[in-house]
Amino acid sequence: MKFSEDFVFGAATAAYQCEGCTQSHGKGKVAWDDYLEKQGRFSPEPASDFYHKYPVDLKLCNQFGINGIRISIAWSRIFPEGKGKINDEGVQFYHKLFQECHKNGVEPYVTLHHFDTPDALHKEGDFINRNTIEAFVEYAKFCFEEYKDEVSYWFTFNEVWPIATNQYIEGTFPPCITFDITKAVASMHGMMVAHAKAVNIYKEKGYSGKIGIIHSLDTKYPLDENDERDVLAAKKDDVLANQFLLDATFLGYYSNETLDIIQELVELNGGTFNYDQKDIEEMKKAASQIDYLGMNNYQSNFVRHYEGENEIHHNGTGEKGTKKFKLKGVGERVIKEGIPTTDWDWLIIPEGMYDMVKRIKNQYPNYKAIYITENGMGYKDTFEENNVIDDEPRIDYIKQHLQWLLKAIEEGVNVKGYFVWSLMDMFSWSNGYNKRYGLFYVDYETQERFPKASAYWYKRVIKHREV
Ligand code: BGP
Repeated sequence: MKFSEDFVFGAATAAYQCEGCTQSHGKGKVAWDDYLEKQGRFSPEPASDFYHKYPVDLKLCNQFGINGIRISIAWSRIFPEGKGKINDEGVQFYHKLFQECHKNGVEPYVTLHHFDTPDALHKEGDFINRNTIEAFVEYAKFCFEEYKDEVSYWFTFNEVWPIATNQYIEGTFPPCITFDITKAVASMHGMMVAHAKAVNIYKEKGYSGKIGIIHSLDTKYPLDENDERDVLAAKKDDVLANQFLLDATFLGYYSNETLDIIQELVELNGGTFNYDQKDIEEMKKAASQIDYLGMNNYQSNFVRHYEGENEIHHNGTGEKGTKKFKLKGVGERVIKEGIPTTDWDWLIIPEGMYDMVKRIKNQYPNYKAIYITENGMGYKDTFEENNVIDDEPRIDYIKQHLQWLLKAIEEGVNVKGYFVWSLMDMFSWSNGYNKRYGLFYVDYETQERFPKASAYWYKRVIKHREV
């Protein structure tokens, strides 16, 4: 079987990771600005200079047959303070960018929030604070109206769980709080309410485009499926990272199973999880109106029963074998023998993508469509003679995932597109510039782009619609 002619073969970007110009052209601050400066390991300037280089990147898309691009709008480029005053230069920048997409035959799939809440709102508690929800809705409304002639595919948020866990459990995103499950759950709920309100407004206003949300979904397998304790640990990890958000997205409420586990984890953390019935009404309404789910998937986890204290080490340098993840009350994520990993200890399990999309179809039969909005491999690419960048492991990684995806499509899952993370190299939030993902290599000194072997390979896949 082949991918259908209307299947979208795209590639993804995110504003803060590639644009550069993070504190110029009227853009307001985000928490990352100070955090990265203080950390001193790497800078978001000029990143891949997408703010100026986007015509080059879009031309490359066109030349390589890539007909969809994920772009995010930097909220603080439009509203420097998160709300109120508008920065017209930022507004015009995205007009030019979307027009350039269409000129090149590349459909923009636009995300409103990709890890970059304006600093003024972040400081006040980010999505744990209800004011941020209201500010997000105003920002969303503005974008829907302003870009209605240029954007037909919207996503409210990129990766709700990674935001929550990295901000409040793993501590790798500002404000770098660790092991606070209560805050993580509250922030996820806040984002889901903001998402729901934005979806409902988009539908109320009768715009002709479509709208959804992106979740990062890793399949959780028990390390020993015959050990009930491991099965329970995998279940808890799944509920916290996946099911809580899938329930909110497709049911519009949290099922009893989800709530039992979430309440248990929050209580163990010394907290409580409360929400307003009005939130549920919004969420239910949005669940019945959402057009698609964006699913980011890079890895799966094997989870083992764990009774000890919290211990997490993030491998942000690419030193293989240094990652640790033991979460009290949940379990321990382990590297299973025989399963390949990347240098950053991400387990490569292409079948996990298949298992997750099948699970969505079975557990949430009201889902309408799925786009794989990110998948790809972080790799220390090397630039060889004659501009050759041979990234065979990445090709193999993407190929296997596409094969499993095609099998899911054959079995009736409605997957409408696939976006490689990433279009060109850009920095990785908690890892920096040595973790490259691009189809196109970026020489950060000259900002020149070079197609990697994977770009030529992807071009052939797109042309023949098969892997
Ligand atoms: C997702 C994000 C992207 C991107 C990617 C790779 O979580 O949406 O922004 O960074 O993962 O992850 P990382 O950069 O941590 O390797």
